[in-house]
Amino acid sequence: MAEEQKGFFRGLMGKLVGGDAQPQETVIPPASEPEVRPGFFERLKKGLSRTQENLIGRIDTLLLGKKQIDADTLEELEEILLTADIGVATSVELIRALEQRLKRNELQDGEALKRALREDILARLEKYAAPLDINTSTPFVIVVIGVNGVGKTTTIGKLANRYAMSGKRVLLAAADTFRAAAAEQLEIWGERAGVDVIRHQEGADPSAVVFDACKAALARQCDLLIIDTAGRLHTKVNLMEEMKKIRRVVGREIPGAPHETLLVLDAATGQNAISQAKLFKEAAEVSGVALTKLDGSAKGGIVVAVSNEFQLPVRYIGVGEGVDDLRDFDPQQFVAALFQ
Ligand SMILES: Nc1nc2c(ncn2[C@@H]2O[C@H](COP(=O)(O)OP(=O)(O)OP(=O)(O)O)[C@@H](O)[C@H]2O)c(=O)[nH]1
Ligand SMILES: [Mg+2]
Repeated sequence: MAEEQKGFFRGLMGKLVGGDAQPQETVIPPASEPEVRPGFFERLKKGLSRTQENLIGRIDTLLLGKKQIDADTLEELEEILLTADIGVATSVELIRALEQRLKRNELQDGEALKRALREDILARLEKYAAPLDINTSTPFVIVVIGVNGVGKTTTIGKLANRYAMSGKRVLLAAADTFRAAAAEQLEIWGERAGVDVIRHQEGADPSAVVFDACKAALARQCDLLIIDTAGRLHTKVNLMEEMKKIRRVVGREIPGAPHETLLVLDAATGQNAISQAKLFKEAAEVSGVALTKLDGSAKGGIVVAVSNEFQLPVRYIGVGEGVDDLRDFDPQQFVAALFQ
């Protein structure tokens, strides 16, 4: 996407997440044209290019001209991992593993070190990775949560489109009743995907929206119900209580639901995303994560940190604003794109 367009959407986001009182204009990015766009792996690589530079680029510089790998090299590597948002706990863990390899004389040169690091990162990502299977229940209910502006509604729009295209009967619920333009934004995505949206007036009780949406999903024999929630309320405590209430209502109307509580995190926010994961995991029984805005972020290491520190599966990654810029998270592909 052109730089000026990005600026435009960022400005737009500012408007959408800004003051709540004024009526807000709702615009979403135009539909992308898959046939003229490069393949997903190419886009993933492009999207991860800043992280690649920040992490692998700096490792390459560190290793340049190094005759042998020693404890000092690993110490410097630890610095790099830390600043690439892999997180303290995971960085320490990775370095410990490399120290063991060093003791066993497995790190002969820089290439061996990079190979080992790649293996160790992949092993950690694979340990928790699990694509979301929505065929395990009907309707399958996803509650999407996360702070304002991280990309919840966009992610829902992309998911709705994807599952509707694959023949699923999808319903959306606009349970973000706090912000003026929230339901309209979801409706635009719904229209684009050919999917209905259950909504109430602004300021309505989110649980009432959820109640209606559950009833409708059952009556219409939907395969998938996705619930959009507010990213911001008057206080953080309110927000967490609201999430719990929504989950309770869903569970009462559809036994076993929600089947997924999907936490959306903005990869560009680095350590903030970690704090949010901690907060939401404690309060809302998060079962999976979608990491958005990996494109253009140098902080893609956050994927490793979130998965490893919170033992949470990263279900989806977002690498752009377009409708087809969301994919299942594939650790092999991710690591390949990063280390290439
Ligand atoms: N570059 C990029 N932008 C994204 C991605 N996902 C979402 N966005 C943009 O992020 C901005 C905010 O997205 P929303 O979906 O409105 O975020 P939200 O979490 O619903 O925000 P609230 O409703 O205010 O809580 C929009 O401009 C999106 O286009 C992504 O993967 N890459
Ligand atoms: Mg939203």
